[in-house]
Amino acid sequence: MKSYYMFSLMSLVVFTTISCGSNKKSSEKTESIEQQVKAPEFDADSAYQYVKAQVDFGPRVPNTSEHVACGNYLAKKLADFGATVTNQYADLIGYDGKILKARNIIGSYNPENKKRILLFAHWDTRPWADNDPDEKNYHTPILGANDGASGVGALLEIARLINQKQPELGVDIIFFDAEDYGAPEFYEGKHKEEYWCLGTQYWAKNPHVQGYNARFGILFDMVGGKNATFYKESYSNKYAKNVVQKVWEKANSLGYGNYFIDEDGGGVTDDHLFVNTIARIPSIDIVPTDQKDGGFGYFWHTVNDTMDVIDKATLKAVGQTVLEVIYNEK
Ligand code: AHN
Ligand code: ZN
Repeated sequence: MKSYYMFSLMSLVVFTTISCGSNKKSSEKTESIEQQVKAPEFDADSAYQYVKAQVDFGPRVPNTSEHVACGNYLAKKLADFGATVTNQYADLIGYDGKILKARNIIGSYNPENKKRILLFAHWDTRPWADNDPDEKNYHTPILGANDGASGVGALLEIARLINQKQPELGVDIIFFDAEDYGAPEFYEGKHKEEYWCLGTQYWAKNPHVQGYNARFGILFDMVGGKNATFYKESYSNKYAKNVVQKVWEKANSLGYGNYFIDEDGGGVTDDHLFVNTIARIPSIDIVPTDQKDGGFGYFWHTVNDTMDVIDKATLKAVGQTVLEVIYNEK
């Protein structure tokens, strides 16, 4: 029995060597498999609670007391989780000329390390349910369980875990404000795409650290929907193809291939676009561009974007995948 086992192991070694063409290559390959670091376990129950805590404030629309209260909660959570917190306050101008009292909330880990990874999501919510099937709801602010809270909730869970065990690189987690103030569908005046992602554009022009740079960035946008499918978003492919590759391959190897689909998903004007074009940090967007129910989900920019649409399994797939990626950066 023992000798048979030895023999088959030997033949396996020989076979591997031949199939790889050279001895050197095969040992390199083995090495890279062995060197994969096991990341901490993403706790989807914990992430779910962080999503719910935000939704419990009500809509987080700039210039409201709910927005202020939730911003304070988020900054406190990052501080509790050991991050160095920077608040970036700015008056930003909306498509309608309104001044938005905005706050970008930044949590930094290992700030002295020059090698960094940037993780981000928007924390504000849309003032209008302008995609609602019922016109009467067009002017109702949305709860944004998926559109807003899900990405931030997943990132708070990642912050909790980083505080327990630091990855090799420094990490910055940014909650951007005023992402979802792009002109509503019912607006008939002139407007531009640049009215989306106002907080991100501000930060990209005024980074919290002079000369800030990161190896890459990952945007979490609407990462909690049931049966979400994350296609490879076009701007991500254009500016950070290797990062897309890395993340989708990792997801596949972890068994999350049903969420991360190896197909083009079209372009989305989203926070990562301005991190790419203004801050020049290669960044990708994990965003569900083709759910069976169309686009970003049937509940997108409707009054139905509530905790009912959040599925812990989706939060887990995204959170675990990104953790495995960042803990394996050297
Ligand atoms: C556009 O619809 C142009 N961009 C979507 C960005 C977004 C809104 N993400 C969440 N809400
Ligand atoms: Zn939105």
